[in-house]
Amino acid sequence: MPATDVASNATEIDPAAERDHARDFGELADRLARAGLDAEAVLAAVQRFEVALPSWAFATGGTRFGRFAGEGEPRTLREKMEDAALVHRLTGSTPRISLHIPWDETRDIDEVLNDARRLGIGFDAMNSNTFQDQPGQEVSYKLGSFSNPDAAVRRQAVEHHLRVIEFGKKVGSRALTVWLADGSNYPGQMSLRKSFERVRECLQEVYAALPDGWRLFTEHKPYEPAFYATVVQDWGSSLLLAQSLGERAQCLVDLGHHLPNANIELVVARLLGIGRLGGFHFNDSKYGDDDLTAGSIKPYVLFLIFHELVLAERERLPGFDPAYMIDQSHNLKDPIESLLQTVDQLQQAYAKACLVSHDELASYQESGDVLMAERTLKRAYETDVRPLVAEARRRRGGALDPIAAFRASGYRARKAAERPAPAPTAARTHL
Ligand code: RM4
Ligand code: MN
Ligand code: MN
Repeated sequence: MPATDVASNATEIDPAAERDHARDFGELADRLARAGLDAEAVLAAVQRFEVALPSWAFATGGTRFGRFAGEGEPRTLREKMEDAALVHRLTGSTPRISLHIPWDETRDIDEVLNDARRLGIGFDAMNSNTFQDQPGQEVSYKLGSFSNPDAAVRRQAVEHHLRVIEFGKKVGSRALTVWLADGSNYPGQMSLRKSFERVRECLQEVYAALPDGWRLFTEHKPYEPAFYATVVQDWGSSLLLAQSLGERAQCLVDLGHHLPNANIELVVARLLGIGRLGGFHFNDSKYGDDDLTAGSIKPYVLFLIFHELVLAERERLPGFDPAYMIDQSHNLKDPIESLLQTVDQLQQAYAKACLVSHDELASYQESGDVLMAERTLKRAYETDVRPLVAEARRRRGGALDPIAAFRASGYRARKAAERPAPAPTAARTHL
């Protein structure tokens, strides 16, 4: 399939929509100018914003109660990359895909690299998987991988990570994200202290194998699949690991990996303060690791997180270089549409955070004017930045309204014909 086939009509210009947009953007720019804000500066920042797409989010996800596959889902890495290229074409902000091994394992790396060149996409952080047993595997991860009391299992898990790094080197990745399902379901099942020590030792070996210029991200998660005590359950555990590994180990914050009501922006601020914020897995949740579309449940929290990031950027905090990635499971929505919606939500949250008047905020904080400090944040948050985000997309060659453009392109119907669904199997569900 030639690159131009990636929904060639997906970003066609609609003159009426263009005119309305120009008027909306002009009005917003005026309003911002009256408030002493420079729309062009915010636009430039939003245009620089990029987020990686998760290869595992292009097919419909499921729960342990079932999975309802959609039409035209990608069946191979090449097909996932085609979908990723389309999302990039429509948003202009998603030039990289994050791979999951072995889900994306392939014999022919040259083919992957050719596809990437043809489609114009690159590769972000590599993700390992020691939370499932693979066919032909020698020992089982049933009772953990890095934390397993059996040295043979730990060895196998370390070897897997070394292979993931090798794969990543070939595709030009620069980071490894380690999320471990390790933990226990019942008190007494495993030593709480020793299991953590074993994880640390295994990670040390993986860290020692990191190529130059790579980072290692540890991703915490409070529960599931371990329902009593997950080994890397919170940001504190993740930070302990990062600190004991070395400079290039940082913490990854998946927005769904917190107990209800956790103050995620505070977690972000703490990690920023200590130079260990590696990056994000964006999504949203109401209860747990729900993997919903970013900004769908708690958009204000998303804004407050971006506020911390914008502050860190302004203050040039040492080591500030967060990797932005999406991690979602699309159980009901068309995965491509949900990803388009996600990118838009992230850009909006970022744009709003760029509108915060930092000097005013700092002076209200200084003088203890609680209400005005809060109002300064709220004023930015309540600004309708949709025309600005659309303009940023337009300037990067994307669509004013990516979802409308996607629907008008007929891409999904074409893929449904090209990619007949495989016979139903006991489908993997997203964790
Ligand atoms: C986990 C975690 C990881 C992701 C897997 C599929 O809950 O979020 O980042 O790779 O799910
Ligand atoms: Mn994640
Ligand atoms: Mn998760």
